[in-house]
Amino acid sequence: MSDSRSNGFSGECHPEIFTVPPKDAKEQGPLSKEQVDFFFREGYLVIEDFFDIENDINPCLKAMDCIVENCASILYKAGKITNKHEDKGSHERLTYLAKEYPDAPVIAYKFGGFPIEFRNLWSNERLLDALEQLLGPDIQGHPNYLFRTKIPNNQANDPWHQDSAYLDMEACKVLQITGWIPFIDVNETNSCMKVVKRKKSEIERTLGADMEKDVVLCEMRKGSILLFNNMLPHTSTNNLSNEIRWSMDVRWQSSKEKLGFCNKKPGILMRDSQNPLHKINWSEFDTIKPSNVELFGLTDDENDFGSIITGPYMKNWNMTNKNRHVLEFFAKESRNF
Ligand SMILES: O=C(O)CCC(=O)C(=O)O
Ligand SMILES: [Fe+2]
Repeated sequence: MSDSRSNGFSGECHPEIFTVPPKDAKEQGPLSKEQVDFFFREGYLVIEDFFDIENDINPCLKAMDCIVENCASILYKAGKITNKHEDKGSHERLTYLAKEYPDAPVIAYKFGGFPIEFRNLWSNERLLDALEQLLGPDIQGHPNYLFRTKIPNNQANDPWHQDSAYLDMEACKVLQITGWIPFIDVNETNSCMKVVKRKKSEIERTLGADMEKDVVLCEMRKGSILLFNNMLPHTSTNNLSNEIRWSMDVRWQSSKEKLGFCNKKPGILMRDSQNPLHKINWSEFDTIKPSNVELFGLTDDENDFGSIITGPYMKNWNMTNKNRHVLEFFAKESRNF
């Protein structure tokens, strides 16, 4: 490992958390032993055709349609657009809205909430059974959850990152698993995920990962899921297709461990070893500010069309680019002093 002490460098290393299944992990479940071994060896796992398209995925697509409809109404009412593009199909309507109002995807996200259809997928029983094989019997959903509407030819792309980079340092000592679920078939052209296999933490410079050999393109069919740990570097390809790349990413971890979320929002208990009949308390989840406010600094005020994203985790980043988000972050920081 390099001895450079960049921002966010903890100087600690806990490989066993990410490479060895917890002692209480269930042996039997939807995942084969090979899949469990693969996850702990490589840091990720693609499970093709895991979900039922009709019952699990299509309801989420309908929910997305409602979110886009709501976004169009809000923008129209505020005079930001002149055409709601009601005649356009689901896979293109948001792109048309964004032609007139480029931040339409952020607005869709900001005012979209996290509808029950997405929550049902996040807490899908078979999926939680699989997660018990990786995390043990006590599982909470992490408050960092989102749906994404990646419109064609949008250069805004998450660069290579680890999901722990959005959280406190304490999250580096906890296995958190991201589930990335596409709502359409994804490939290199329409923005599938890319991961660096094997538990690398700072890609080429620090750990000497070979970006020719170690990068895995995760092309997946609708109905599949990619699981990866919070230390695994990942990004996605640009969307060069004509359609929106819809996806959702959610996270889980042991309910006995810290979330690393600046104590801002609790997790949501999904499995409880003391109570096998545990029912998820979504009403409690609804009473707390949504994660877009806490994590991204976006307000959910109907009159606020701000789309600049900042968060406390940015303190840990070495900024290499100056854009409106970075500039706002520095402005906020200087106001705090
Ligand atoms: O969907 C993307 O393009 C990036 C997703 C991602 O970074 C994540 O799910 O953690
Ligand atoms: Fe990520």
